[in-house]
Amino acid sequence: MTKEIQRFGKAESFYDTYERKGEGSFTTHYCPGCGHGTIQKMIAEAIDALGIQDRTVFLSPVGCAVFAYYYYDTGNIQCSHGRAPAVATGVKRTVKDAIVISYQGDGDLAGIGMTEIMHAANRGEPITVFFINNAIYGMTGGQMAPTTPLGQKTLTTPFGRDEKRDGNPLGMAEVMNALKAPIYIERCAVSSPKQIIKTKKAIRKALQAQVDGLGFSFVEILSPCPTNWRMTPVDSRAWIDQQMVEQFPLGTFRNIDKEGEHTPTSEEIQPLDDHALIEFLTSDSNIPILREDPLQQTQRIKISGFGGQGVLSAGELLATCGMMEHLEVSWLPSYGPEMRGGSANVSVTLSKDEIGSPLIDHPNVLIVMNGPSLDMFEPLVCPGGLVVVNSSIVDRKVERTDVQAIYIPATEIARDAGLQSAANVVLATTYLSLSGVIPLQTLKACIPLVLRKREYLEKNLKIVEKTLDYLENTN
Ligand SMILES: Cc1ncc(C[n+]2csc(CCOP(=O)(O)OP(=O)(O)O)c2C)c(N)n1
Ligand code: SF4
Repeated sequence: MTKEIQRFGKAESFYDTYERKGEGSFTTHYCPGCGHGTIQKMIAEAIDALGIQDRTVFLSPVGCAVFAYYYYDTGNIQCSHGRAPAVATGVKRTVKDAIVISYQGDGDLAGIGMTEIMHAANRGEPITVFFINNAIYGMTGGQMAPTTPLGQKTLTTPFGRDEKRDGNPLGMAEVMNALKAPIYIERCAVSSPKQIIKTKKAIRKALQAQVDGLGFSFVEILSPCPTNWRMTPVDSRAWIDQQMVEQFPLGTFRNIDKEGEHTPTSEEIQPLDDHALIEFLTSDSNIPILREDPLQQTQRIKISGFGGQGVLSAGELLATCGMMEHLEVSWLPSYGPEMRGGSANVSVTLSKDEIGSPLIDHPNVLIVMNGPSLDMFEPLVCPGGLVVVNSSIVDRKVERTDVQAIYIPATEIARDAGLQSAANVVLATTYLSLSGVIPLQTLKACIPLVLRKREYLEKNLKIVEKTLDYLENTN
């Protein structure tokens, strides 16, 4: 739902007063005639009009716009020079409903932050980037920027930018247009009322694209810096139309309104019946299995042992099972410099909800394959958590009384089934069997996907059965 905005007066997405060092609380810090103020006002009005103030996270750059967080009554993050697209990626992937705005100058985006913008655009992160091209490093006193036109005098090019020495001005809209993923790319200017109206539409369109979940959008705005151009505000606007536009032609470079592909919703995916499951097990197909209500509580699992014990692949097995069950999953390995003998652990999260961070400080499931792992992680398990211990190797009991401990001679069971190195499969089976978060059919289906050695497939499947027999007979 969109909201009508008042023609005069401050946008609701702006604070009523700008409390910066207690002075000038009704004015911004921008120089008279600076384009930043005009552009930021239009962004605030677009936020109001789209009714997204509560969802918006505004990323301020380093540069003259650094203080934008004093103006926007939205979520705000001030990013290191050039890094806003990386921050935007993190915010957007964590809070999918957020409307993330990366607002960057030319030094910030096309200079130091070139890597971040390229990769975020290439990945098609569904964020909105406003690129304020004033052809100069404004905040630091007017050095040449990547976008400075040839011949332009700056602090660092006192005789004008020279093609041979300084290279050519970088057309960022053109660079973005060379990538496949972006869905909206426009270059506009705030040089005249006519251009300002076009810019206003482009800003609105780029934000609408994010609201509609279409993909990465990029609006380059040619903007005056009268102070460092050493011009009056009026002359600087004329200079954009007469000089800059020649170098940076205005227009729409790309405008993809609709998503090209149809992604099936979870309602459209049919669960597999037993017959289909058998087919799945014996074919190369990777049709996902959808179950109702697969687990009640997010599983924060830490698996730890020596390098070479299969710690990471046990984690991969659980994560793959989670994916098959259409859960949100994360898998984060951590290991010492040695491949074998050193310690290794992996954090796996299985959840019905989106996962904010793959780090797990306090697991509610701990699977330990050796003694040092129990010493290290036992104190960190959440009260009420589950600790699965490889009792073939760990020679002590769990000391905590507020957790559930299960002891299973994993190495022995694996060895008796002819594959001693598969203690990790015993432990994964034990955990899944006791917790019930993933059906054991899914575990069996995932074994060939993760533990890819064909000659061990039968042994691994036998180990699952042996583990289940053991659990049934000892409990
Ligand atoms: C990592 C890092 N490098 C350099 C700087 C110094 N610095 C501050 S602002 C700026 C240039 C900003 O220019 P631009 O991005 O074009 O924005 P404008 O000020 O023109 O709006 C630089 C180089 C910094 N703060 N941090
Ligand atoms: S130095 Fe230039 S970019 Fe910075 S506030 Fe002043 S006019 Fe704007």
